[in-house]
Amino acid sequence: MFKKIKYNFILILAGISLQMFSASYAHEIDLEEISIKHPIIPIFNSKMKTAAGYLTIVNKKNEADELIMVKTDFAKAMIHISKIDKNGIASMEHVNKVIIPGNSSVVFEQGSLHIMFTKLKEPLEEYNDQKVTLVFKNLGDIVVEFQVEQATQKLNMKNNHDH
Ligand SMILES: [Cu+2]
Repeated sequence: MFKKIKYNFILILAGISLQMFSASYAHEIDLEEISIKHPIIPIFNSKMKTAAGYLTIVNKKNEADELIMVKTDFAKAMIHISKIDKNGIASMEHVNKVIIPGNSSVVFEQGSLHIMFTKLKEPLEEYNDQKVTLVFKNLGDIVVEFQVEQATQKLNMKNNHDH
């Protein structure tokens, strides 16, 4: 009996230290291989059913990497790109992967690449940051806390993001 308790205790300790050493949560992530800058989800009102996430990914290695998936608990997440056709009609497309060339950065911003969040489980609230896992082909999973921020009016006009 005593042995079993001790064993469980060790397991718990191992779990805690694993958590401490796995991806640390921060708005800005600066690792040897990669940096994640300004992860942000602008919100426009409390009734949004979808939202978009923006960030900059900096690949500090010589080899390219690929963002192959985005995962989160608070919504369904996927990579999108906005496009405007020759008639001026805006649309977005699902993107399977985003190549981040070596020693360069890729910007996810309004009117271009973004992380699309649909089927929000509950309304997003300002200051209530949301964890998103970025899955890279080479680097693996990186957990990023996206800062949820009230959008300015200007953003709102450019980017009312309901599908
Ligand atoms: Cu989209």
